Order: sequence, then C-alpha cells, then structure tokens
Amino acid sequence: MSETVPVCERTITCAVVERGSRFLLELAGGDVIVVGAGPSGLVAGRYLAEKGLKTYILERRLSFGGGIGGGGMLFPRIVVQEPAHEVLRGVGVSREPYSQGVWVADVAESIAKLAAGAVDSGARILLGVSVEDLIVKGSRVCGVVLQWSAVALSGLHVDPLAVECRAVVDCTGHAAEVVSIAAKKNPELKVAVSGERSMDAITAERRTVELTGEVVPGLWVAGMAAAAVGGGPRMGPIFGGMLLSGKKVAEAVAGSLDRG
Ligand code: 48F
Repeated sequence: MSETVPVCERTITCAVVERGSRFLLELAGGDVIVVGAGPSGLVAGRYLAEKGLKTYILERRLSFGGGIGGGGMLFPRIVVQEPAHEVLRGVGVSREPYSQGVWVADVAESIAKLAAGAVDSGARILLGVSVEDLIVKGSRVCGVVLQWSAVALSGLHVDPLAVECRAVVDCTGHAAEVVSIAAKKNPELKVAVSGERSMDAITAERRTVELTGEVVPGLWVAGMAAAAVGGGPRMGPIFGGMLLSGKKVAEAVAGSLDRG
C-alpha cells in the first residue's frame, strides 16, 4: 500500500474555501432551486436534472431524507404503493411485496438511494442552508434568499444572500414554508396556505399529486407542502404520493421552462 500523502492545514483550508466558493458561484447561475431534501424534493431534483436543468436542492438540516428517517413511528419501514414503487425501483431501492400493489421499503436504504439518484442525475445538494425569503418582482418569484442554518439558529442578525433562478419548488413538507413566506409577505400575490387536514390516507395520496403545481408564476409546490397549501389530508408513513408529486412537479417545471 502506498504511503498516506501528507496534507498541511493551508492546503485543506484553501481546497475547501476555493472549491466551496466555486459551488456557491455556480448556484447563482442555476435554473431551478428545490427547497427541501425530503422524498418529494429528492425525486423532483432527480427528474429535473435528468431533463438537463441545472438543479440545486437546498436543505436546512445537515442530512437529507426529511420525514423518511422517522419511518412509521420510528419503525424503520415505509409503505409505497403501485405505481410509485417504480420511482424507488428506478434508483435501486429494494422493495418487499406486502399485499396486492403494496410494497414495503427500508428507511435508510430509501434515503440513501433517493439522494444518490438525485446526485447521480446531476442535481446538486447543499446542506445546512435555510431559505428564509424569496426574490419577488411584480407578480413573479425570481429566486430565494438564503442563510446558513447555523446563523439562523444563533439568532444573530446577519444579512442573507439572494440567488436568482428560473423556478423555485417548495418541497419543505408539512409547513409549506416557502409558500407561507410568499403568502405572508406579498399579499398582492393572492396565494394562501389552507393548512393540511386530518388523516385520510387514500384521499391524501391522490390529492397530494393533484395539488402539485405552480402556485404563483415562478413558484411551484410539491409533496406534503402541496397538501398543506391546498388543504389536502395527511397520510402517515405511505410515500407513493410524495414520490409521484416530486416527479410530476419536475415534468411540469421542465415543460414550462421549455415553453418560456
Ligand atoms: O418533510 P419532508 O420529508 O417533506 P416531503 O418531501 O415528504 C413528507 C414526508 O416525509 C412525510 C409524510 C408523507 O408520508 O407526511 O412527512 O413533502 O422534507 C422537507 C425537508 O425540507 C427541509 C426540512 O429540513 C426537510 O428535510 N426544509 C424545511 N423548511 C426549509 C427546509 C427551509 N426553509 N429551507 C431549507 N430546507
């Protein structure tokens, strides 16, 4: 075995800062920003990147997977029904049949492979950043305002940076944070967050996909955020709707940017 290459602190620091800065500069020239690296965001990122769009997924935490990690009340399994199980198959997640058209998948494997699917398609994930506002010009959303999550948690007042893009996709889950910001700060956009309704899994799975789409020019919503915006019910640890919603929003955004 060859000897370990000695690397001094200066080299380590320069490598991190130089290449990390390059990443941030490239982010400023991206096409689509997906907010949230849960199941809907990871799937949206994968399909957007597959369509050749420069796609960035921004995630508040230092990990991805969102609500998948908690499985069902911490039992390490999630349920996925047909035809959404094809989305898991597409990234190599093994699925165990449970009943007719119903599959069960491992939590850790699903997180790892959905994220790898997004990254392998060319989507780039930035962890530890929070979207705290939007760029709004007239009636159009033109980008996001970012802050390091660590700074946001510290309570210090540090001015954020803003990044323009051609489309923003809110995949922030139950709180629909990005659409909520749009609604609260920009009444003229006439967008509202109805709030999610109590559990009804069958209706919720269908409604989540139906409610996926553009809410304001330039601002799209998918996953549980779509249910929250449109007043759909919650569904518990079944993930077919999340996966199909991520796929649907990617196809719709790509179609709209093609036409634009
Ligand atoms: O909550 P999350 O997994 O959303 P999702 O993709 O899936 C919902 C399911 O996990 C589950 C469910 C279905 O069975 O009910 O809850 O709709 O992932 C949302 C991600 O967005 C991040 C958050 O940390 C999480 O990883 N996030 C939320 N707000 C922000 C954010 C923000 N302002 N900036 C950056 N990331």
